[in-house]
Amino acid sequence: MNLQTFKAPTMAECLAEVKKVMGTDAVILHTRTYVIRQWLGFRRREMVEITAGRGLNNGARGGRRFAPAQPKYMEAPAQPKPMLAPPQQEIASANGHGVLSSPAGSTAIMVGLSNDVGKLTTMVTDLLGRVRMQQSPEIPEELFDDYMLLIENQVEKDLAADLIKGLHRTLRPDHLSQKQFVRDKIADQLEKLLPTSGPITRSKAFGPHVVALIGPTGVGKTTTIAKLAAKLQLEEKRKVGLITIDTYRIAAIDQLKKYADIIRSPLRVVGSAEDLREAVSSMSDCDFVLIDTAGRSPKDTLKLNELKTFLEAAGPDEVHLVLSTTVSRECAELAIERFADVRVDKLIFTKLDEARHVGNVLNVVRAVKKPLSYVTTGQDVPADIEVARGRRIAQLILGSEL
Ligand SMILES: Nc1nc2c(ncn2[C@@H]2O[C@H](COP(=O)(O)OP(=O)(O)OP(=O)(O)O)[C@@H](O)[C@H]2O)c(=O)[nH]1
Ligand SMILES: [Mg+2]
Repeated sequence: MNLQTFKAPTMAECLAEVKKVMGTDAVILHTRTYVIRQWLGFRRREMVEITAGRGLNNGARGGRRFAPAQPKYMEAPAQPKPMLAPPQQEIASANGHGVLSSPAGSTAIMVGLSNDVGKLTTMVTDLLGRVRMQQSPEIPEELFDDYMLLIENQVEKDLAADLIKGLHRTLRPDHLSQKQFVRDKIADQLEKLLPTSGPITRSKAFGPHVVALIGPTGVGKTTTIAKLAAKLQLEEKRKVGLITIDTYRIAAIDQLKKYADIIRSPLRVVGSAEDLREAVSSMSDCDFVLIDTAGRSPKDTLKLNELKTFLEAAGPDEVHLVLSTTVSRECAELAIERFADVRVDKLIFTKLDEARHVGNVLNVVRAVKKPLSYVTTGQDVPADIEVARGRRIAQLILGSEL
């Protein structure tokens, strides 16, 4: 076996040299491009290197023969499939060398093309980064990736920019390059922006602590009530009464009744503000009364006003606005605006398990200026609920898995 390495400024020249020295039986074993520096390192020049051999069995080493094998573009060794593979004839004519129309020549060119595509991808990514940097010139370069991570996770631009700039001012220069250190500091900052209320607790000596859950349709209010009731009743051994004012749908009543039966809690279904007041006082022996409400479209002013009247009659100790983590920022904003007129003391975020980005939680908490009480993480009752913790949400915003 006779192995030789050839070097030339272009693939075509290199292949021509291979053919001249080793003939058409030569098998190409390896190609690569590399950069050499000239003029004391000031000038860069690209070179192509081909290792070819003679006296090998065709195909035995995975190499490519000049002739007479059939073209097999897909056989290029372990390289990504080139996106811009030109037809073989075009390559040959463009380079003006017969050698390039041979299968091995094509393969080598494909390898070269793959390398070029790889380089192009890197260049485009680099370019995109630069464009983004130009669009946000105020963001320090060392922390630009961290800024982008926040943006990609839906944190509002202004907030992300303020946070990153603030951090840049306070961090020592040698810390800026320590990725984990920087991420921990960002998590610290996010945590400070995520106030939490802790779990529902009963502060009074007499009478039940009354909690109502309100929010748009289908966000998980009833499921969350069931989780809370089960936790309080089964784990904390507190007596829990349940009330629903969702009389519009039989299925909704059945849904809560099923949970009430399992945990052996009394359930009242009420249809008017007066009934609600009476139902709450009939549960005076309970430690907690949880009120489930029908989902309301934030656009339905009439129903929102009705909800307000109900809640005023019940006089709950706390009202939690339930929002799904999966909804768009616009939907969340509309819900916040409209439900704030009803009454909001705390926020619950559901469906964290389904959310692609969690930054919206931060935006909403800041807009509403109310603390987070719970987050829910799945459909299982009662397992999939957690008392909200700022650090945990911060880490989720920074891309941690649930
Ligand atoms: N993946 C996931 N699904 C949830 C979660 N919480 C609730 N769900 C599901 O969301 C759907 C709606 O839940 P409900 O509790 O009926 O929602 P609701 O807000 O009471 O709905 P309406 O009363 O119709 O307004 C159900 O299929 C629940 O199982 C959660 O944390 N994660
Ligand atoms: Mg419901």
